[in-house]
Amino acid sequence: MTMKNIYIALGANEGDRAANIIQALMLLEEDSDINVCLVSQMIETEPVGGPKDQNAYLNAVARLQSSLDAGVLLERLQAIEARLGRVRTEKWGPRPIDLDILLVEDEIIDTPDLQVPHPLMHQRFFVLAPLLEIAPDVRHPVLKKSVAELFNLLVGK
Ligand code: A4P
Ligand code: MG
Repeated sequence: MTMKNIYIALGANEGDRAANIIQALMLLEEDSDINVCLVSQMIETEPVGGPKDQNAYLNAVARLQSSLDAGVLLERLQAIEARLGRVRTEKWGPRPIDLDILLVEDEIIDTPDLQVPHPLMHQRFFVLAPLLEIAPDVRHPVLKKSVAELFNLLVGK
């Protein structure tokens, strides 16, 4: 079983946002099939999309190691979202925790339930800024650019 390096994004904009992110990381670490290797700082960001008058988000990213199939990993993430009280209502609506898979090594997955790399990651400051902190040299397997290059393109440097 090969261990894969996986990057996930964590976002929270309801309840005790920092506690929700920490709790999600603890639940990931409790899963014997998943190791949490490295976590970025949390940054506060304005909501992108979704209904008006949402709270600001706290966002972070983490590097995991796991040999799980990406589809199974998504199910584990969704179970943690549910445990932390996430009820899916409107798209991009407020949530105590949102866990998205950004990268799974250099796998490219395009199914109705799962797209990896996450199709919007390179357009989102709230993803690339924390990713720049922990993984500047990791390469996007479709765009063939490093995280640092994607960040510089996004912010116009
Ligand atoms: N799905 C497909 N690919 C993936 C993936 N790589 N990782 C599917 C996770 N899920 C993936 O997601 C809907 C479906 O996406 C899932 O059932 C899964 O099969 P969801 O989490 O139920 O709904 P959502 O989060 O409302 O929609 P979506 O499209 O995931 O939205 P995003 O892209 O997660 O955006 N603004 C700030 N500042 N910070 C944020 O964190 N987050 C969002 C949500 C919007 N605005 C934000 C933030
Ligand atoms: Mg999501």
